[in-house]
Amino acid sequence: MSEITLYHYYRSTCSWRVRWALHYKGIEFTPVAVNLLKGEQKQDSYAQLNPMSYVPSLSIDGETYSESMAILEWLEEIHPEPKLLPQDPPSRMRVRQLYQIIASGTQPMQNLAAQKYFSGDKSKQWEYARHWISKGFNAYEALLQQTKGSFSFGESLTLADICLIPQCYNALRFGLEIDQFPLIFDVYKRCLNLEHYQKSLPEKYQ
Ligand SMILES: N[C@@H](CCC(=O)N[C@@H](CS)C(=O)NCC(=O)O)C(=O)O
Repeated sequence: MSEITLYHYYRSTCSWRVRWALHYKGIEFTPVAVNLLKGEQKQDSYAQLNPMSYVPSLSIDGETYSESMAILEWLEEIHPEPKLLPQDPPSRMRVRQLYQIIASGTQPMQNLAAQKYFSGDKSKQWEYARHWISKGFNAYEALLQQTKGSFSFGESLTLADICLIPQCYNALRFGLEIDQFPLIFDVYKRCLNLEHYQKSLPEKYQ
């Protein structure tokens, strides 16, 4: 069994994706906190692990990797059960389309560094975050009309949900009501009671 260390911040949605997938797949890991509010992600010792100075990073037997979606795809390859991607290529592509709306099209626009670069005023930062999350959620909600079952894609949890639900947490934190996206809200409510989701919650790692 590999030694796995997750460098993360409790409230980081990208870190949360990886925490949730690790719990879902029953993989043991050692969490190491990187405090974003204290700027620990920018310290040299951490920047050597993650050249973007972001969390998460994952060390596997001493080799460190970053980019949460690369980590999640690796996890799916190495630990395919329980699955987080469907089996047939068109379905896998649809799940990847959904997760990229969050991982590439939404989260980077409302990241701490982007908010701070946009404005020093917290209320403006949050307005900016709400704008980009609304844009991403409108697109995700439209796709859910074709793909949703109990979860974002059909009846099983996938990487799409693993990205969506932490983003819902940020939406609420920045004052965006998510019940205006009824299909997203339905998936969100369903995930709240899942045991592996509960184990990955920010407050469990604070
Ligand atoms: N594409 C990266 C994004 C990572 C990222 O933006 N992490 C945020 C937390 S969710 C971060 O470390 N922010 C620190 C900062 O903005 O200085 C990934 O998916 O891992």
